[in-house]
Amino acid sequence: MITLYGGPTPNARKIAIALGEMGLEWSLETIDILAGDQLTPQFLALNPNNKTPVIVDHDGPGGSDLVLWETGAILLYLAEKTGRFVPTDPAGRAICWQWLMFQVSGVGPMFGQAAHFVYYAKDKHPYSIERYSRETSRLMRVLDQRLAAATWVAGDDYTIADMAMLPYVGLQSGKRAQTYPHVARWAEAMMARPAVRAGMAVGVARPETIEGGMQGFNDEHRSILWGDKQHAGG
Ligand SMILES: N[C@@H](CCC(=O)N[C@@H](CS)C(=O)NCC(=O)O)C(=O)O
Repeated sequence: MITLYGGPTPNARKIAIALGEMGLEWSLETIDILAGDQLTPQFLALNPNNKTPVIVDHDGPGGSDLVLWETGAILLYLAEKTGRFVPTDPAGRAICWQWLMFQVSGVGPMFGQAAHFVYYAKDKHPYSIERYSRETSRLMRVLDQRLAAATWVAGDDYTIADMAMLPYVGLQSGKRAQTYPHVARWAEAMMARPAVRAGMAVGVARPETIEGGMQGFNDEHRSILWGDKQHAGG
């Protein structure tokens, strides 16, 4: 049994997709990051970095609880635990890790910054908006070129690299299918999988988020995510 701590965010969705695809038994413990649940002592005891998702595998190595955060580490752990969704040959494996790292170190942070400056920041700072929007487009082009040459992100096989990518690029590919046709083809194939649809539907998006239409997003939320409440420790 695995407990997933998170909510309706791209990072938690990656893990919900993987848990479903791997047929693991799991349950969701909702962490509402707009309400500051990630800043409580209880959550910080699980992840001192105050980010979701976190998993607790109650049947971890040696039969004891394993607490794990960072989606790249979680996906690799689950793939090793089940022996699924990572190629077994050394070259295929390395290429899978490469695309997984491209997602967690490039796509995730850059898309996150673009969303911050375009939607959430109070002051609309043109340089930052342009910087992260252009970087987002560049990363989409890299992925589109990759998917012009390969069926799945890591090659011939569907892997954890695909699961990591979809929650971030799915929305972009839907809106910009003509610009990124290969990403659109791949996203459609992903969404045809029941475990992907279930993982993408995890939690209920709050109205204050981009997905919910940004209704009522305010300075209290900004303080929790980027301001005084987030940085109360100094
Ligand atoms: N590198 C981390 C990123 C996790 C992350 O940014 N999580 C966001 C939600 S998508 C979060 O929990 N933010 C809360 C906060 O920063 O206070 C991972 O891959 O797990």
